[in-house]
Amino acid sequence: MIKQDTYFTDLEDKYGAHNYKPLPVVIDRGEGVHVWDVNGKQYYDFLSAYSALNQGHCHPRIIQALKDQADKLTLTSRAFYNSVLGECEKYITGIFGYDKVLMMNSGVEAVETAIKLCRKWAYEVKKLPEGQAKIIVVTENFHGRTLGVVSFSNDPDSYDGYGPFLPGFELIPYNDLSAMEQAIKQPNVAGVMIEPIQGEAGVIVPDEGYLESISKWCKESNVLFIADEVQTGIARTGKMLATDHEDCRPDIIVLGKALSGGVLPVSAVLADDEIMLTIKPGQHGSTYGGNPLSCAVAMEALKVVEDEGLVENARRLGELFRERMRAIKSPLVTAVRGKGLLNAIDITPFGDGKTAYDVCLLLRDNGLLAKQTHVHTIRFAPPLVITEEQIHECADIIESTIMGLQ
Ligand code: IF1
Repeated sequence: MIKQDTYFTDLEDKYGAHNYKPLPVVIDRGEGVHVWDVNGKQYYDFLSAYSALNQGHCHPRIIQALKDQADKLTLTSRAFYNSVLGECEKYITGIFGYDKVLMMNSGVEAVETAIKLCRKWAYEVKKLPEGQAKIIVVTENFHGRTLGVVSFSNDPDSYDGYGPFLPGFELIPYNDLSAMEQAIKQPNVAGVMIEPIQGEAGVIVPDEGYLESISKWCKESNVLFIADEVQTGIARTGKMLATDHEDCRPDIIVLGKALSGGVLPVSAVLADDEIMLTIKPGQHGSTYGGNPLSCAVAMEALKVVEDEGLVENARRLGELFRERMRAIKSPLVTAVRGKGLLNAIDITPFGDGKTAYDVCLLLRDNGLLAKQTHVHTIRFAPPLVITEEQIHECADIIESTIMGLQ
């Protein structure tokens, strides 16, 4: 790190909260699959801001949509109608096949909205006793950082010191069919909420049939299946939604991150009328939710996914990438997992107690930015606009970095 870098890191250290420990690199510019640091060094971005940049950094069409709308109208609040929201709602519901959408801002806001919808539906439609609605969630979940959501986390880093917590959630093991079947059959169950692939837990892909079974059991017990697709959605796993990999149609879909192509915070909750219309005027909302600027950006971000064939690109290049990772002849790589371009490898400790973080530092030196999760796992999630040639170049960087470890 030269002096210039420490200037920027010192500023963040002195004037910013210490709620992150970033990898030591100071990014100054992004374009497509690349970012450049303040010294002009180029990197491949293999995190994509946790899958928010599926369309690549500063996609020209999305930036142009931002500029055009920004010059015209950015915000009205929902106290009035505006000339963009309805078009966006029609477009999004048409793509994903649901009656209605509720536009919010951050992913966790959309998760909280889904929880409120599930509870409201449970009391008004399923007629559960008031205040008794239970939502089944799974261990190692990550759905965001609000108090309501961390109330059902089992990661102490997420919840420790933030009590008291929101009741009404039951934690069961992820990818455990019998636990899920039994949990859904209990009295007063309103919904099940899961990530179709657990991102933060380390790209944990459930067994084939897990999603389909949840969907079937939820229908049999009149329980809502809520899929948090904030990270796995928008083409990331080689389908438009990760739940599309199986024969299942969740009752509520939560979207965020790449819904705006990494340009500004946009999130959304999709559901059919029986669920969505349980929230009446004045019972939920947000200042920026559904603002014209974010709607214009979201529509263009989704059009880019369609026009540039990002679903198929993620599917095809994801298979290629996992083949390359599995071909690395190193005992340090103990697992390779993922779907589409959401992948991860496990690295066993090496040298004098070095871990995945140390590999990420070396990858940075070799021109590729990635992030470790839970000590031993490195998540690899490049923008979906990456080419086959670039996938091989990045796999070469990863392979040579790992083969050089001692
Ligand atoms: C951080 C993790 C990823 C998410 C899923 C909802 C949200 C997220 C499946 C909330 C957000 C982000 C949050 C960010 C880092 C990143 C993350 F490491 F925290 F867990 F991706 F895995 N559902 N994930 O992944 O969306 O409110 O952030 O827009 O908090 O450090 P948000």
